[in-house]
Amino acid sequence: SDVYDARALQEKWQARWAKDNPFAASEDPSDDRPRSYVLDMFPYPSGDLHMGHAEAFAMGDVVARYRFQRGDNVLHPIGWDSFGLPAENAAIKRDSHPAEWTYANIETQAESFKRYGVSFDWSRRLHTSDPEYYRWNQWLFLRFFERDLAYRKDGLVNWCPKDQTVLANEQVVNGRCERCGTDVVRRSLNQWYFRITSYADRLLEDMEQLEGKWPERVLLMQRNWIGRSQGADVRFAVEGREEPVTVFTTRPDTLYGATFFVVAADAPLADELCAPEQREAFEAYRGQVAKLSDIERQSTEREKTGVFLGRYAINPVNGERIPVWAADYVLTDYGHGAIMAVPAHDQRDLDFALKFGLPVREVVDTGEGAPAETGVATAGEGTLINSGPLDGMAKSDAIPRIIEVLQERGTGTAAVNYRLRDWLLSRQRFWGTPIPIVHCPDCGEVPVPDDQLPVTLPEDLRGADLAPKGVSPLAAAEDWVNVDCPRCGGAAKRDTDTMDTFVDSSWYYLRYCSPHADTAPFDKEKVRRWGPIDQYVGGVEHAILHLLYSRFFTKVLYDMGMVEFTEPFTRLMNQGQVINQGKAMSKSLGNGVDLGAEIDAYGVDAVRLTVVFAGPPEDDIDWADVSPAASLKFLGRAFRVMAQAGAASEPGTDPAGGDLSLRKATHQALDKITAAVEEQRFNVAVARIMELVTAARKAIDGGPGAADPAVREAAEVIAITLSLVAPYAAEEGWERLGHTGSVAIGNWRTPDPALLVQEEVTAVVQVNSKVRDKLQVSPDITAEELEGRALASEKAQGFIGDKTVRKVIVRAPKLVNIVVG
Ligand code: ANZ
Ligand code: ZN
Repeated sequence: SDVYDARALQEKWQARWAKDNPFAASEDPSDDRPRSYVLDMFPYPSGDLHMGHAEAFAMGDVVARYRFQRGDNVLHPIGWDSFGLPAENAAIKRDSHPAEWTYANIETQAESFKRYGVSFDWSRRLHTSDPEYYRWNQWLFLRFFERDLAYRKDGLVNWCPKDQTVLANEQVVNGRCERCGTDVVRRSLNQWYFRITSYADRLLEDMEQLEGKWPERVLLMQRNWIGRSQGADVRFAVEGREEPVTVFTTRPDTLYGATFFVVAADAPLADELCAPEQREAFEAYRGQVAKLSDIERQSTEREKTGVFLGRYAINPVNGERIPVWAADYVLTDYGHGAIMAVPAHDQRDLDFALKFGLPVREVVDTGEGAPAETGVATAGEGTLINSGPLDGMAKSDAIPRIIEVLQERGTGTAAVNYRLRDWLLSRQRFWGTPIPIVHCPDCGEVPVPDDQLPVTLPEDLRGADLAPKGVSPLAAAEDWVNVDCPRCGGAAKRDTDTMDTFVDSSWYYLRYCSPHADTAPFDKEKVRRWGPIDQYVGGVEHAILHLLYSRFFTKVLYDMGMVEFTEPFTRLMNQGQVINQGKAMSKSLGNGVDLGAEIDAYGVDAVRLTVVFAGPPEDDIDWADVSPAASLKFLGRAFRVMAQAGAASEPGTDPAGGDLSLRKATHQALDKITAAVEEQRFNVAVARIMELVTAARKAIDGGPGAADPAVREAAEVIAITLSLVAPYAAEEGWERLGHTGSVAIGNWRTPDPALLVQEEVTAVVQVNSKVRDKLQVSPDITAEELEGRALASEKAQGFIGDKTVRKVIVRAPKLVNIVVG
């Protein structure tokens, strides 16, 4: 039959792929095919696959399958990011162990991936919650610890009251827990950190390698998150205090305009500097501030608040006494937690000065209105005034000059500040990697020796044992906690915190190169051969956390001599989201679309084709605007062409004598499909395949008929190109065309240049609507190109003369009208 039966094909070809394993990457060193590493961000096993996975993995599979078709040795692995809170919460609710829920969901997703026909190398499958995997998290942690890149400190941390655990800064979104949306509070705790700030400069500089290869907005988000500011540290003496207080400023040129000094109200320094007569007022104020989130504190809308501390600081350049205030708009953990306030040129300081009647002194003349009167601080270029020896200098010259002066006098230096904080690593939860440290009353923090790794999670905790209590549930497992100190043999205790699961995902892409390595996290030689990843595919929600942490890990591993590249992901593609009726799918809106149900109704091929055809990969897909039914219909047509051509001619038929116009259509389609796939315009590639199916249909019905060699040629190109998006229809079509083996590997074709030559068309060039020249152009010429050629025409130029071109009307490829006057 010529009828496309999606379900029957899925069963048949899944079984065939499982048996033949066509997508396994070859480790044979004598295999000299080009190597390609294509990776989709690995899934979290939260349930079955959903529409978001359907989109991401369809896009990634186009890239991988294209490379397979081009004859590359492709590494396209899959695994699961299987530690994390949802499993633990499910275990508490069901009185079970997180592993039960986790591994059951992994099996469900694995089956769904197989049905979805993704070209994975299943032999490399990994789960981060397996001891064979997380053992290497511990090993890496210890290497970081040895290099002083993992350390413990007391500090104010973000605390989620619902999940009862700390959060990294990156996991706090608009003051709320990224996971559950609860308002985050600040707590002082002793926690583990990774010293990512030591790599801030390199994380910024190496972005050069990614320019043009990663989406611009992701690079921008990373740059802003790292937040490099250049300026100066300036030391102010404070009356009654021995040590000067340092401030960070990006505008040292405005030093003569500093009219007061502000310390973060919650910083220990504010408490220390507070004069006895101001104590009561200060403590009341500090109590108010403690209730505010960082977001509220930094809001420019909110009226400024603060309290005078009864003290004075001395401006190091002019000896002026300026009052010291405590306020909440200055943050404790940025710069030095204290600022010199220059109200004329900083809006926050101006708002504060106007509220509390503090002086405003302009020191840069920008030609705008006086800030004290307009209420608007001036920040632009200008000439220095009221600044002693700096008067008359341009702002840009004054900055290096004043830094020189400060440096000579020992009261300041050039300085760089980052918004980036160290990565808070420890979590007070169960379902994660135990931190491999033993706390000994005599020896302090003692690493668990490498040969005792992994430190596995205790197996007897379940259900209510895991309920959040503010300390890690591991603390309750006494047999597990109490150990002998590896150094002195005395009684000691294991660290009970687990690692942030972003540790797991910071290096998994290296593990895939040698997933069963058991003497190291990965085989260096294999990583040298496969790495870095050629194409990474995933959602923009990972623009900061996961990508920044992975980049950091790669750089540390580079410094350790374990990898030979400094950036892990050469190219990055962010696919869009699948939404429905213009909104994100959600239970409350009731607009969810179930992937399984869509597949049951239309088949895998049609769902994948719909996703890929909907638009450029990075755009969102509104499921209300697409038609899987139309995709299914198209697949039926494509299948019939392949089946009919297959029944009418033999494979290997020489196409040379075939119908010329269909041959040209086939080669031109192939050419355009190739270009579209290379440019990641997968939807355009699908559109060209559709046109080719229509051309082949016409040739069968109203042209030379199904037996014409050009029809076979077209049908084979349809099968080959369709294999990137609709693998089942393509495999079956290829078989109907008489071929054995999978269509998916090494079958891509190069178009015959002789068949790409297109007839030219005549374009008319008019000047003021009169025909002045005729050009021979390609039918695909762009409007810009045609306009350029028309304006360059000598004949047209003769009529334009020295008149002004007012307007150029372009109707490519036929007409250009140059309007002059
Ligand atoms: C004086 C000054 C004058 C400033 C001027 C700006 C403009 P970025 O670019 O974000 O690094 N600042 C320093 N530490 C702060 C803290 N802990 N909390 C709040 N603000 C702080 O901003 C650096 C500027 O932010 C610094 O430069 C300082 O104000 C302020 F016309 O110093 B400036
Ligand atoms: Zn000890």
